[in-house]
Amino acid sequence: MRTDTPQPIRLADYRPFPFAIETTRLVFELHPSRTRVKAELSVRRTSDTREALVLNGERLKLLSVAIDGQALSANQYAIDPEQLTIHEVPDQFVLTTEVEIDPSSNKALMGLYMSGGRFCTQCEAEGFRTITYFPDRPDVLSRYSVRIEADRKFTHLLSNGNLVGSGALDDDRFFAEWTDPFPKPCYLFALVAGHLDVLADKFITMSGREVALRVFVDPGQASRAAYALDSLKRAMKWDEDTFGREYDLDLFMIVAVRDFNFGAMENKGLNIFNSSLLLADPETATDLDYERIEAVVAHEYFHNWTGNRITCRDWFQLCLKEGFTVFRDQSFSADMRGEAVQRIKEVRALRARQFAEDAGPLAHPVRPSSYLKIDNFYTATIYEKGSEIIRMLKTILGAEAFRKGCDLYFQRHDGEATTVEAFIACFAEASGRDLTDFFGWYEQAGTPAVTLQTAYDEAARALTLTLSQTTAPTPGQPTKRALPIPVAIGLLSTSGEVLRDTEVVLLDEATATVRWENVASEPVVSALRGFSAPVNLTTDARPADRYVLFASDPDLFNRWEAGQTLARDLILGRAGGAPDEVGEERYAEALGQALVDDAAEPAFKAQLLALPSEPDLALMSEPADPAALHAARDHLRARIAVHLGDLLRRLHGDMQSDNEFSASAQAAGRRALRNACAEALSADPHNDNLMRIVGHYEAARNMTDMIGGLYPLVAIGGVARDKALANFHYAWRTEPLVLDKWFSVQGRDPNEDVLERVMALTTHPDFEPTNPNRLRALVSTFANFNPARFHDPSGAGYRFLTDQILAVDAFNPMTAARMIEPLGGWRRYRPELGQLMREQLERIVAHPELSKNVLELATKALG
Ligand code: B3K
Ligand code: ZN
Repeated sequence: MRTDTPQPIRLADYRPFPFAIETTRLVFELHPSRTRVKAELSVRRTSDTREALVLNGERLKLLSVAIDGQALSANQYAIDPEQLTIHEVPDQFVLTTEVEIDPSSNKALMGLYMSGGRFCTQCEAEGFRTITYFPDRPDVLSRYSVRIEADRKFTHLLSNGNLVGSGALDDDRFFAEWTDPFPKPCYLFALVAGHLDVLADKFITMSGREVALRVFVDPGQASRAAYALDSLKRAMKWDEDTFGREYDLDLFMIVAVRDFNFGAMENKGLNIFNSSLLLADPETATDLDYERIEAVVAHEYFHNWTGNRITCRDWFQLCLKEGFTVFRDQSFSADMRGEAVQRIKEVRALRARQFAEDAGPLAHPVRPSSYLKIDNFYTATIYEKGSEIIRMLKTILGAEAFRKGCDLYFQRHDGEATTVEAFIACFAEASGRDLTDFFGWYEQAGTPAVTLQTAYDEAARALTLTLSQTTAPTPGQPTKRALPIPVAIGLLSTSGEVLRDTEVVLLDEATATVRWENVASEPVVSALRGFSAPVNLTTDARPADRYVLFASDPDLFNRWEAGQTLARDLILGRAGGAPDEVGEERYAEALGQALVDDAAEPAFKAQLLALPSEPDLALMSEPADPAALHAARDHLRARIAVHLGDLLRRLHGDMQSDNEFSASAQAAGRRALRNACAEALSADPHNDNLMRIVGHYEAARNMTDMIGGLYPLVAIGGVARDKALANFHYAWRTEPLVLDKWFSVQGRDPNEDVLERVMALTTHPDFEPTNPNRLRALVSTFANFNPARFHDPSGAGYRFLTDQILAVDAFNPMTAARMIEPLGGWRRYRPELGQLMREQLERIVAHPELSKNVLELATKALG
């Protein structure tokens, strides 16, 4: 057990920093284990108090400290493991510090570290303090100039802004000088030094300026960066067209690194990416990889305005940049790939991750009010629910007023570190609306439960809709208030014709009643179209109504949703001991009808074929019994595979393409449908189907098809699985990103022996726990996406995850903390499972020398 009790940071305690750091000059003498960092800060007191200068700094070896060139004596300052305090300072001065750091032993991957022999940085949120002494907080903006000195074996020395000089040094070393004209917080600082190949291009901005674009990758990998570069150019253009945002520097760089704690980072002018989200070619990347690359490249680029030019006053405002930027990248993806399918994917992810978070002990508001480690708040709530809030704002205000509000925000707060209040105030002012109640979405945790009841008065031809909302208590928030919830509703006739187009009803009280006149016949209600609010909706719709929506709703999101709801009820019914065989047949029949609809796109049909996931189903049943849910879901899968066997085989054949690979959404949609058919057929693995899937795998000429064949073979198990896995490993043993997929497919293996196999894989020579991609591919995939096996009644799955968390915490606390989530929902499971999960959380908390990151989440998870 840790003996100290770390103190939480609170929003209510915010105070501006009492000094401005006008310029920051950094000189790096790079060396793997002994890098020297000299910092010259021009400091000016901005408050009228005489307080001391307190700078953050961790794991730094201080070599010297001077004010205006005068070295300080030991009694003029104090150092502890987290801070440097200089007791008395003038009102204006230059502070010079020199420190030594050891990038090669930095396996936490925060600050300056080494990946594949190159130097790189990650500073958000609080990594800069492990590079030099500095006020490591987002509201201290400074102009940076950086000199990097390094061994000549590196081809590139990169930092933010513009390259202003470079040259040889005496020995085998050289240098580069960079200046960034835009003041920025230190979390946006970046440095890369490595032997790199570059893919170059340019972009002409809306005002006619030329921007040089550079993507840096491992030697020999440049062709794999082409899709990322293409995505970047499309994102730049889209942001000009959609939000009027133009890029500001003359150079925009992206670097790919293999060891990275998360997806990517928006450092000013020098984005750093996890290579899994940058490198792609048809042979090694799946369509999902392409889709994510496009989205994340855009996301990081969009941060240049929403995050960099306008940043956060403090880390409680994280959603200010993340929620808005996710909304921007989701809107971009919808424009690139089609709105309905994009929305379905977003909502699937939102429910699986954010709704689960909101329903458990880790629930927190989109703008939290206290934390121990801000790293723990890069959550689905802040990102995804943060984006949903912006989407609702747009729905409520309308597109025009929303754009006006954005323009006002960009104009008013450019160059500032600001707050969510200031952001919302722009929309209130631009639209003339009072958004006081709307702000509740930022402050209140939990997913509202909305119910809709309808009554049709045939004589008056009027429909009464009664909507109500409640939100269950969440930790620290025992009572909840009503929030403004936009509910988009349309009406269909029982034969599927449109009776009334979509209208947005704003439910802003606990209960509201709306009466619609001139409704020609008793309608089928299509509510929460496009998932207009992040809520759980219950309606009084009958199954017959859902079949009408499943067949005919012009709102494709709700068409899909109707199918999901039908499937969900059948699975939950069977898992709860009330199977509905007739309903299952009817559902399979309706699904078959939907799959032969020529008007529907293959990508949409692939979504129809995917049943609700097991984690989703677990959220909908209390207490959750993962084994029963898995069996019931499998039963329905088998039912579909048998009932629709001919159709699925026909579609599987029709979707095959001999054309040259195209990464377009249309081509990807066809592959998605073909893979979904293979997956569906694997639920009825008679010889014909097995041979078809083996053929699918063996004939695959791209990674999408290959994984689309590999996973069903793994699920079928036995010789088919072993042969395919051995073949795949041999073929891809030198490609790290593909080997990640090999591990991940095995983490998802639904067969009973999977835990033994996963444990054995942790001793495989290719398993590298210090690499977050590899670790997550195996361990987190198993814990998050294989619930029936993770929740083994023996508790062995929980023990395995805990062993891994504790081992990883010793060198990478941020990544270890992110692995706790699957244990967090312990209260929602059968009591005997919940108890075993709890025991492992207690084991974590009792562990000596736990990081703050893991301590905070494990303690909260225990509740
Ligand atoms: N802003 C970074 C995330 C940093 C995470 C730090 N723990 C990437 C992004 O959201 O774009
Ligand atoms: Zn972001």
